[in-house]
Amino acid sequence: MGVNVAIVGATGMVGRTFLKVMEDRNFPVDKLYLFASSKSAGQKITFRGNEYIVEELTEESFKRDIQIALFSAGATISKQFAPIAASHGVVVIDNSSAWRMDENVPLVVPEVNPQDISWHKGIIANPNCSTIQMVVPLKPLHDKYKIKRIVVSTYQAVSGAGKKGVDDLERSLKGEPCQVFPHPIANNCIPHIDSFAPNGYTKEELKMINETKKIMGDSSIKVSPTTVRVPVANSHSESVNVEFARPYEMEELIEVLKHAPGVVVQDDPQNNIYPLATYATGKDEVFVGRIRRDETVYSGVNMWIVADNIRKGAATNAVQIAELLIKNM
Ligand code: 2RA
Repeated sequence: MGVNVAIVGATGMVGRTFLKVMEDRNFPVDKLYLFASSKSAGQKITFRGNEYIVEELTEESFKRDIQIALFSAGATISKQFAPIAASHGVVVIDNSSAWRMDENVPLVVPEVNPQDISWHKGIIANPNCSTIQMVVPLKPLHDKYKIKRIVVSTYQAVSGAGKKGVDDLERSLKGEPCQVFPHPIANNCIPHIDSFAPNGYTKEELKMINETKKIMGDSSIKVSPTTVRVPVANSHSESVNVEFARPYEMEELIEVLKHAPGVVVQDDPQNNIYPLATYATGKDEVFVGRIRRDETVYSGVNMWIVADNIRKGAATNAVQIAELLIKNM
């Protein structure tokens, strides 16, 4: 038995990847409805060999037999339409930033806090991509050694800015001006993702601080981020330094990571083995390597974390949440 699913933002990069991930994971879909803006309405999209026509999203769209709606159409659309969908009994899994810090909305990474799904009131938020891939390997380390502080620098792919970001990299490599990035992305690392807040941090950095605390269920964890856009097509990389309250043995820490759900350890530097964006692309796991003791603090570790930001950082995480919902139906 399947469920009736709607995709909002079906023609976008994440919207299309929702469908690809559902195909890959044999997600049980009964009826499928595809919604987008009036500009994209009428487009045809194939799912499991059948062709579907994209419809314009309106306030009437959810008056159908829809059980789960996966939204990836930006915060403004989510703010307007997610409550309408929820009022019709649809459970919305929303990939935008609109509801993430709302205290009535669970913010879920299935490997980290699946229990939070139980208190949803019709909307479940999917975290930001850079946060998701960091908390998947850090949660089991937090459980064992208690994280005091995280210092993270991100190396974020242009696909994080959607198709427009990917197009900008291609344009920039040809010497043409960028349309979404504030500087040429070719040959540059741009330390600016989303807009700047008054305290000098970008909103992308604030997401990493606030979302980490909410997902991990521990507001005492300090997070000090710098988020950077790099000329990589897909998959975000992160340099992560973690300080623990309790001591650890390296062998045991690596064993914890090897057994962590959704984590693949790739750590054999003598043979040039460590996580790479090109390898992570198209996969659902989070890859961790360059694991080494931080010798400047009482108990600390450095690591390099890479994941496909469109799959695990967005579509896969949302589909995993939908899988949990189905299990509990
Ligand atoms: C980015 N984190 O990479 C954003 C996408 N959600 O721009």
